[in-house]
Amino acid sequence: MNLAETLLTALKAHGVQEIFGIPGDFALPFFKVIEESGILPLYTLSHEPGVGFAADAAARFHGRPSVVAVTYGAGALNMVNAIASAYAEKSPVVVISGAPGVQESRSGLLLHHQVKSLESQFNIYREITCDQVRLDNLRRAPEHLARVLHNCRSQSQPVYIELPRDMIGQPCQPVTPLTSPPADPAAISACVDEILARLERATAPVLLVGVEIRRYNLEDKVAQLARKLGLPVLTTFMGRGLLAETDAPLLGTYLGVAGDPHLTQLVENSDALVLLGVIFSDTNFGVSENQLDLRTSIRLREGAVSMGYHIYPNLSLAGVIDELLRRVEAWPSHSAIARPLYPRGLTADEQPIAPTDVAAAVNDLFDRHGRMPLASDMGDCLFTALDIENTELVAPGYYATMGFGVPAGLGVQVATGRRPLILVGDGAFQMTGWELGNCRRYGWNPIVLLFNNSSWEMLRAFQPESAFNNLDDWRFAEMAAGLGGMGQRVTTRRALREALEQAIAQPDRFHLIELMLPRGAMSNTLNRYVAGFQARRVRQQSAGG
Ligand code: S1T
Ligand code: MG
Repeated sequence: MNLAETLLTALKAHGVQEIFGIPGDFALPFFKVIEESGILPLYTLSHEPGVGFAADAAARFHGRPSVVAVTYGAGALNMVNAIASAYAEKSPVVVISGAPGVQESRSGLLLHHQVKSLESQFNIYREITCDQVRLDNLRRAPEHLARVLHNCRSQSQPVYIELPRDMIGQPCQPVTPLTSPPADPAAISACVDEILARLERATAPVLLVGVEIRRYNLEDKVAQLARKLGLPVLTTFMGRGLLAETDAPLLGTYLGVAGDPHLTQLVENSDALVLLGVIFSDTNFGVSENQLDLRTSIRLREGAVSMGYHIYPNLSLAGVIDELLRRVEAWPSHSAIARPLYPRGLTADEQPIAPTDVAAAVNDLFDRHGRMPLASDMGDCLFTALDIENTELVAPGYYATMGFGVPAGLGVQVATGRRPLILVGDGAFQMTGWELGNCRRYGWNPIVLLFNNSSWEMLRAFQPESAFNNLDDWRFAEMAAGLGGMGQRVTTRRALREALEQAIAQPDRFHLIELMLPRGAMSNTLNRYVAGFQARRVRQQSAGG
């Protein structure tokens, strides 16, 4: 095999099922092998942020790496934000960038697409990936690829592979995948002893789950563990949508002052809060009503478990969960509050649409036709999603970049083969919504709910006096036909319900439903989120004098 074939074969051996990409002259030889070898399917989009977000979403749904292939410089550097988002949100994306050949790099000329030096791109990607390699040494390429692809999976973060274009056709030995060293069973046993002892002493234990239980394919085991331990379960903001396909005793999402007060009290008053796979971000804990007492919490993340002042290093999340499942039979269920109800039964009348109406309309749609996988952009659409019945969701809940929603929805459809529901604001749609133009050639048919308030409304919520948050009304629905889909601009709750039903009835294309929302209309959750952040800022300022 040549180097390109070795790389593609190794990607497939590590669970990769597809490649998203945009070629360029430094990547053409590699794209030629991708297309002609048929080892992995290739999907091209229109702008590198789009392929980056699509691969990120596919990786999250797979729970395994997905791949994005781009050209050097203009391509790879155009995608930095999308890969930074994948890094922050622990999504295993393999970035493959074509690069100048080894020989031409010695020409002494400044090569097109080059920045400060031929090292610049590698150095930039060093900051947003967990491992990197330039494949300019054929003898060592197999071991380097084995290391980088193993790290991508074990750390669930992006990695960077730079591919000099004159190396593609060179002969290369196959890659032998690495395996993780077994954890010390005695360490796992000691750790589980202490976890169980703490839970047995607790009067109000609670399980709060985060994205790592999806990244390491542990949702079913975690649901089983929650039932065995009799623990009420919540997700973090970033973890919204987790456990949706399981029968876990899930109460909802912890949102501090922005969420259901009963759920907030349950978490913040717990004397044994089990944090499982949780990222300690401000979006997860920034609006806590009361400071969580981490001394009584039990924190399990990939690589380490900590509780009180004890740390158990080098333990895999799976290993600890397996041992807990082995050791625990059916514990008595801890009394938990009733699950909050989600809005349903939209009144299909001539009233204008409010964000909560959108959630009710979607919940009604799911009740009638079954749940759809969700992809949401950043903006009030994401906060509205919290009023939609817990269903599988990808969203930039921590890194909070706009532009994620539409390409991520396309990545979800590639990864799952299911029709996705995409939630996106008008500002974010202006950035990457045009990727919908690629649906027709691949037969993708998402339903897109575009929240058009002609505004950067989230920013207005924090700084209402600024006129620069006002956007023009781009009349997006009218552009859908030219992109190969069907567009509807809806202003009433009746029209919303009818547009959703029509979209379900016409699965042969994407449907862009443009929801006209008045400027200033915000979801209940965003209203409470903004109030919580502002109250915290006032407290910090007064504490700071
Ligand atoms: N640029 C990018 C790529 N991501 C961002 N998150 C921002 C800028 C800052 C930002 C927000 S929310 C927001 C911006 C510009 C406005 C979003 O407007 P729209 O999509 O119309 O949604 P909505 O009207 O519901 O707010 C976050 C806070 O950083
Ligand atoms: Mg907007």
